[in-house]
Amino acid sequence: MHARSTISYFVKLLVCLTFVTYAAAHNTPVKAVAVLTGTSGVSGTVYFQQDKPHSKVKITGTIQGLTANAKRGFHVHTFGDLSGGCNSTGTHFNPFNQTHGGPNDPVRHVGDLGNVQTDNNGTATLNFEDWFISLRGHLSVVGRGLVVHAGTDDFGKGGQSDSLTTGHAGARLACGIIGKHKIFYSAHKLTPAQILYTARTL
Ligand SMILES: [Cu+2]
Ligand SMILES: [Zn+2]
Repeated sequence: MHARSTISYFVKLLVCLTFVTYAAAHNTPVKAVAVLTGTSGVSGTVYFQQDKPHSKVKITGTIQGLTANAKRGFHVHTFGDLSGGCNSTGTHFNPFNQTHGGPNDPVRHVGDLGNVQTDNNGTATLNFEDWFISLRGHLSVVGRGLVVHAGTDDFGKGGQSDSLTTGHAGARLACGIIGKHKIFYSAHKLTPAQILYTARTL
């Protein structure tokens, strides 16, 4: 084998391995799921999916047992701790020390997902996206609490004493822990070096 074709071969191999490693780390959707339960007959299952780092998170699922034809506050709370019921999930997840807002407001808690809308039967069918929450990195919402409330979130604009902290959304009807659901790893068998890189990049 000539020197030039040997170099060419190794360059191609390096490009290929780099691409495979990059693709494994960056094109791997991360999924999470929260099962909501409470003491008031409200229950639900909510799925989260983030296709790539820095991409939006898709939120789907259903919550049933709520008031019919209503908007009900829906947030990620700080802790995935249900030891004392929904109250031990703490306040809205707020790593940047902002005031409460609506999901489309530039100033909001990271956990401010707004309201869910119920139908005639008191069931909310969720299908929306959010850019603030992430399922990756040290600000991931995986392991935190998910709460649905008895009242409507006023997005901080209601003028109530707790509008700028909780959106005056009322009692916590049901909650769950956002848990890891599934990671779709590449079918490609990774080398130990690629595994080290990927495990630190997802
Ligand atoms: Cu809440
Ligand atoms: Zn909030």
